[in-house]
Amino acid sequence: MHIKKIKAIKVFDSRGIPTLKTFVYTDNYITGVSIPSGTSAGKKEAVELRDKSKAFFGKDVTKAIDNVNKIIGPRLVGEFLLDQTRIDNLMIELDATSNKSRLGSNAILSISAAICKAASKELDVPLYQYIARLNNKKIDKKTNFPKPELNIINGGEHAGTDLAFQEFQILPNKNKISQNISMSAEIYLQLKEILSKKYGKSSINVGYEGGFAPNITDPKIALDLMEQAIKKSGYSKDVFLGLDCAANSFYNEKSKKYFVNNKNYSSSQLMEYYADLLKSYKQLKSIEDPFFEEDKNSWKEFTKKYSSKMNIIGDDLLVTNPKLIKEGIDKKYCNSLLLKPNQIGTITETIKSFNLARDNGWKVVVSHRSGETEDSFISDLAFGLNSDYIKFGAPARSDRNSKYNRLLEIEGVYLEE
Ligand code: 2PG
Ligand code: MG
Repeated sequence: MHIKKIKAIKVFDSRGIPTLKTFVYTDNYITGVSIPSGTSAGKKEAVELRDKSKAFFGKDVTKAIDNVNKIIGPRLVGEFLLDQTRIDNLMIELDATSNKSRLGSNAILSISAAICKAASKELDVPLYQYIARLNNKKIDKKTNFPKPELNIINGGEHAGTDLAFQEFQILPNKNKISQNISMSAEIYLQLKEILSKKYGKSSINVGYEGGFAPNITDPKIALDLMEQAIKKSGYSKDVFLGLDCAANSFYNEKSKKYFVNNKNYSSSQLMEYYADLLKSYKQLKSIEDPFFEEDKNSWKEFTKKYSSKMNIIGDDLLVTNPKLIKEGIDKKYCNSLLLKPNQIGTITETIKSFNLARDNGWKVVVSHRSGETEDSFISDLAFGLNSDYIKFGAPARSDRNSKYNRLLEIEGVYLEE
């Protein structure tokens, strides 16, 4: 039950950009986990170490790999595998910065997650059960699955179009994960039909997260198309709508204006725009990053108005950081947390952020990044923590479906009634 060796290698994410896969060697197994990476990152995220050399437009990870293989790994050899908190704290101390900028959040998280998975293997328990155990909980057949938010139209920095909002999501609301994913895949295919008939075949090209990227600029058209697809599939009663506006990406810090559908909006004008959307689309029950991460007065006002009606999710605003989450709770900036392990950099801190939000009555959405690999660690994390929601992209492309398929396997095989 002790760490014998740690080794990182370079692998590639769904965008063709290098990332790390780190392996932990123990008595009986060699266990690896690969790490995702964001495109529209929040300013205060833990620092992902990139080489900034010519290779891969500055995004190579040879330094982060060296940090695993030459600095952190050797320091952790001999540590007790089940001491997740101690090991994570050792890495935080070794890094000795407030944002993991010396060794890299990518280097640190890849080890933290691989140790967690290696421990579950040595104990011969499913990964989700081991994660529940780290959080002093237990999963049984009665544990609810998180509800998925599936991003079926991609915009913002995730698509080659001028649609300002990043994600247009469907939120199926049945209890079984298998039912929710099946309904969503039917809606996805229905949307594909509608798009290609209306706009031609180039409209069914997809963005980073597997959602379609039609050449439209008006968010209302995107929502209309989704409503049509839901209706045609016969699921109007069971499916809500959600948005990740990712407002950082259409906010101009110089002019202090938001740019949506070829128009500039002040904060208060954008507030009115949202009011109108909520009136027109009664199914809209979730909104993420409606304002720029520093436009905190707008966040507060929005939450005051709509908190009882919908989930208002902080992503770039909170970056999974316990200090910022605490501030968000105290000042009522929002009512839900987007939880992304690589924004903070260790499994221990991820669990701490989860509990902070949960204990204060917030909903938690466990989320992938736009640059993903086939790794499904995040699915076990979401189920093991018993999160309210998950956000893993469209029900298409294996970098996304590896996550949904893992949950289907947990429901259908490991927890079979
Ligand atoms: C987001 C994420 C994931 P990215 O904004 O919520 O969907 O995107 O990984 O590019 O930050
Ligand atoms: Mg987001």
